[in-house]
Amino acid sequence: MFMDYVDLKYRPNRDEIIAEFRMDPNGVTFEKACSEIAAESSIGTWTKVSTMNPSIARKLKPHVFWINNKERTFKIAYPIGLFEYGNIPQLMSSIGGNIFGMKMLKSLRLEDIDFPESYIRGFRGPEFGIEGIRKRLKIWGRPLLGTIIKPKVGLTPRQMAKIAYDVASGGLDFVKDDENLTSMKYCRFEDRVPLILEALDKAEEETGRRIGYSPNITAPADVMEERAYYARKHGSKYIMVDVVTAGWSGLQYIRNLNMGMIIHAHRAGHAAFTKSPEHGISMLTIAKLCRLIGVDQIHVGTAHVGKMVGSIDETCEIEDEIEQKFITEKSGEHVLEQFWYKIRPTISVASGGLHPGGIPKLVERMGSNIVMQFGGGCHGHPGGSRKGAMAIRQAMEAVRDGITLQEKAKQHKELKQAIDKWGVA
Ligand code: CAP
Ligand code: MG
Repeated sequence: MFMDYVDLKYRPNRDEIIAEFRMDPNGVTFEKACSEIAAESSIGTWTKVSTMNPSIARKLKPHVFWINNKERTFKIAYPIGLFEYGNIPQLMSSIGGNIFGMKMLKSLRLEDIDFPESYIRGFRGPEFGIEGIRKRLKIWGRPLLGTIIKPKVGLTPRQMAKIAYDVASGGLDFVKDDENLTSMKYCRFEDRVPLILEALDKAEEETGRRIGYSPNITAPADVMEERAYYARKHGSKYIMVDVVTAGWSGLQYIRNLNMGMIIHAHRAGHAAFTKSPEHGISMLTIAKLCRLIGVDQIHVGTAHVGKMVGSIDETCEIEDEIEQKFITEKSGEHVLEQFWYKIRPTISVASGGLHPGGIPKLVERMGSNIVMQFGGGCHGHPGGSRKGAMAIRQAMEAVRDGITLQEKAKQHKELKQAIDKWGVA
């Protein structure tokens, strides 16, 4: 006789973690599969064990308290005692672990996690958050505009520094490395970082603007630490981490160094978990975990404007949730509340296939409190990287002034060339 974890009358208490899943069972009823998932992700196993005692069950048994048969979704309330504070790997070994491999499931997707305030307190959250980033760059009321230097890899540090200077003097707010550039023999981290920072200092002096650089420190954790200190020593205010490939532990390690540097989270590899609507882990979940740990900015998609996956609804929901202080969600009669007061908001980064012609649509869908990044859409400009940066700023000005890009392009050659090449989204 298996322990039944389904209790639709159960009302979660304020101290439980609520996980929402989508699921397709394989040869068992939906309810039975829900119950087995609750068991495997907490205190149970496939059979009754003599070592289980009533006190464990009383304290730690989770409850499947909500099922939507039509959508094939359900929610589990997990007692907080199942989890170690401040340990995301442990959380994911529980509710994002064995359950994905169970034979009785055709598919399973972790859609969302709601955290009680007591759990949230175990984390630092972003060191800067949206306000802190804007203060550092001294930019308010418009999206922050950045570039990823292209080609992704292959350039020398000197070549990269020249491009960084060009885009900075062309009007962009920050420059970053690409996700697969770390420290290769033609472009050592130690050589690249000082040269790019120097080039940006020069651009700052000339333009009077602040310009950031996010070097990609992704590597084994000990090497990431060395690189973060090295970048800080040379004056960098940012670091970039590929959060999925570096892993939860790597990211927590870096954040907990509390270095006084803005952490840019690239999500390379996320789609191995997020792309299937039936199986895996949603981007919303990944983004919320990243906020909890404390990234200041994270790639969330482009609301269907650019080249990567991510619908308008999905992108905007993630943006909303990682910015908010307080989230209320209704499950039937039950109201779930998440308090993020102690955790600063994370800014959403839209990137991937963007060019000046996409800016109005992006602002229409995601608003102005975002970071926009342009790789190909800057360096692919017919006049080169500097003109590409100018075209991006011109498109942004058109949005600010409420005129069309075509109108603006009549007076601005760089924007005209960009929309002649890529069009307007
Ligand atoms: C953008 C980018 C980013 C993607 C990743 C790239 O370059 O640097 O890695 O944005 O996608 O290499 O593709 P382009 P996401 O502007 O040239 O496309 O932001 O969805 O994680
Ligand atoms: Mg990239």
